[in-house]
Amino acid sequence: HAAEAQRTDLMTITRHVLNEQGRHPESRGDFTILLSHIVLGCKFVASAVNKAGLAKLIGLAGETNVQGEEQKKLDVLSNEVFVKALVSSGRTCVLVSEENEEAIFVDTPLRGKYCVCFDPLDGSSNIDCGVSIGTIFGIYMIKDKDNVTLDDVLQPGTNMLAAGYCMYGSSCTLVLSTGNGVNGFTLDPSLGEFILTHPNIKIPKKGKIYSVNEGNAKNWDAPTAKFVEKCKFPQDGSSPKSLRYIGSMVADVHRTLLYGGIFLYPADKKSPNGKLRVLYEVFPMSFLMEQAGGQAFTGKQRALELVPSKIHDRSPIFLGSFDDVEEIKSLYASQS
Ligand code: AHM
Ligand code: MG
Repeated sequence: HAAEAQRTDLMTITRHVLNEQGRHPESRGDFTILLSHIVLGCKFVASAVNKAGLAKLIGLAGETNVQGEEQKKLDVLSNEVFVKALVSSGRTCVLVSEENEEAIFVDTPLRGKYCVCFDPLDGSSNIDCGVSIGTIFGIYMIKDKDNVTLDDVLQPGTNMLAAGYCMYGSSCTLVLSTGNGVNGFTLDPSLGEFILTHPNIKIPKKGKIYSVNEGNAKNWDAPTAKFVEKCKFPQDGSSPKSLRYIGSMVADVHRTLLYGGIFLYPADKKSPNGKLRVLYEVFPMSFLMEQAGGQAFTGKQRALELVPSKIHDRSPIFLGSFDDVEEIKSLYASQS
């Protein structure tokens, strides 16, 4: 049999989420509407990122364009698009963005029941050289729509309803979990739709890759240093692991999810809480890892059980293949 020349039954992300909701009739499509606004933001950023290399032609950030308006930087622009898309969905009440110091509370007429924590364009050091960057998001539901406070987002990651990321790379891929496994969708630019290309992603139980910024090694604690040493000089007869580090969390985590292995952003003497932010980096990625059969650990506890006390809190993070994270867990356990 020849392979189908042309697919005619397309599983778009909207169709997929509607199917999943068949299991939860009480959600009445609100989540689908919220997601379609997130997807709009991702498509906008994908298109802007694709054009970014032409910035010299169409005007650099900080310069004025032909209309005399100032060009906005890509991360600022992306944030504005996401905030406006989320507010106008009529389904959100609190937004936490990496780009905004304060949480955004949505006013009554547009207020809905979802809280969204997001990093609109992560991997800032990779923007100007055209390397993969991404959007990360985590979604909670509030208890009481008439009484919304910051506590509605300062919750453990175990309370998250859904999480995902969109990677702007050689193709544009959106990876999503609504708590029922992990699925990957690729943007078909000719349709403008995300199509299911990676159903039910499971991370390999053990991997052959480690991913960390080794430039920080002189400030690492003993368990992290020991772990990386073992990746390079295994004592059990196994082959050394390969090192891959892009410096964009979305791209490094995406590779880890598909190929297996471990991604680390540990604590160090200069940054005792690591670098990555709990609400919109650590939690969504940890949620996806667990949903794919992997683990996420902070050096002290299961990452999703953290309770942030401020919206921009940071945490060390070790996430990826089950067995690889198990190893770092035992190194931390034997230290204390
Ligand atoms: P950003 O929010 O300024 O883009 O920083 C987050 C990024 C992550 O995408 C990535 O994992 C990490 O910073 C890389 O940090 P470093 O350059 O210290 O290795
Ligand atoms: Mg970031």
